[in-house]
Amino acid sequence: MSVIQAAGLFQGSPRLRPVSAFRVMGIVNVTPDSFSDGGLWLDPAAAIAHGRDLVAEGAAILDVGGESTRPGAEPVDADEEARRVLPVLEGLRDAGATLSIDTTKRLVAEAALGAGATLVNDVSALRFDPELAGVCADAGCDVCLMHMLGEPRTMQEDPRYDDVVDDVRAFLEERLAFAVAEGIAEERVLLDPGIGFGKTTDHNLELLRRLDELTTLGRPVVVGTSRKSFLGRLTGREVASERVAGTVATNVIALERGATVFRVHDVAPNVEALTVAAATLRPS
Ligand code: HH2
Repeated sequence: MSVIQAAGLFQGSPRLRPVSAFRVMGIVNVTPDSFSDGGLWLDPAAAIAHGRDLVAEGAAILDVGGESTRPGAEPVDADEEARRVLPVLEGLRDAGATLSIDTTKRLVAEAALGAGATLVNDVSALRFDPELAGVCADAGCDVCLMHMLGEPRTMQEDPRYDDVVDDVRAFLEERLAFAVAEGIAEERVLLDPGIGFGKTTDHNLELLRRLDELTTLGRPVVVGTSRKSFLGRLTGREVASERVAGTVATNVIALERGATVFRVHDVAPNVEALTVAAATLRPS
């Protein structure tokens, strides 16, 4: 079953929220500078072992990325990004999970699709490299379109919205229409509000609180709160790897509001919490 099929199983009546199916997407950052685990998995063998551990913990998807998107991160050229992620994808082909490539670049996505990826996770929603859309259309792969205000370098400089949920919803609707116009099948698209990407703490919390307004776009909703700094601002946890409880809290709320894919660093506690939450919420 593809990610989309699983995530879409319980769509339909807005009264029956899709709480019965969820997928956890484990993060494999092959970067020196990711905000919470930069440098830990730069060695391909370490990244592959980490990915396999995440699958053993219950990850249904592995999201492999070779460029950090944190504010102020150094941009990476396509050759270097591909050099980082390709051996890791090859090494995880038989790991038993859907492989996702976290990139905004056509060249990286093309190579990753050849190395076993079947999902392209683009934090720019096909804005930074419009040719990426054609690559995804030709490959027939799944595509995750994420909202970001502007670009990573400047996105956290005083972000403003008329109404953050309405604005993010309109953006995702427009990017979904763009993807479909470029030949990507609508059934292949997942949507993500981009928690932390050009948002204050209040923006993030409002998006989570009103997440059900995004599920009305008819596509599976992905949520990525894992270890993000707004959790630290709320709890006083300055060390990102200590924000697991905050991450779990947001994911349980997001499940109840209709999200079906959860992008996390700490797979085991999130799978456990979501399993109990889904069993509790599931309509009998
Ligand atoms: N967040 C990050 C990266 N990619 N993709 C989606 N779809 N949604 C997200 O919320 C999201 C994402 C940032 O987290 P991380 O990969 O841990 O950090 P970095 O970008 O510094 O590598």
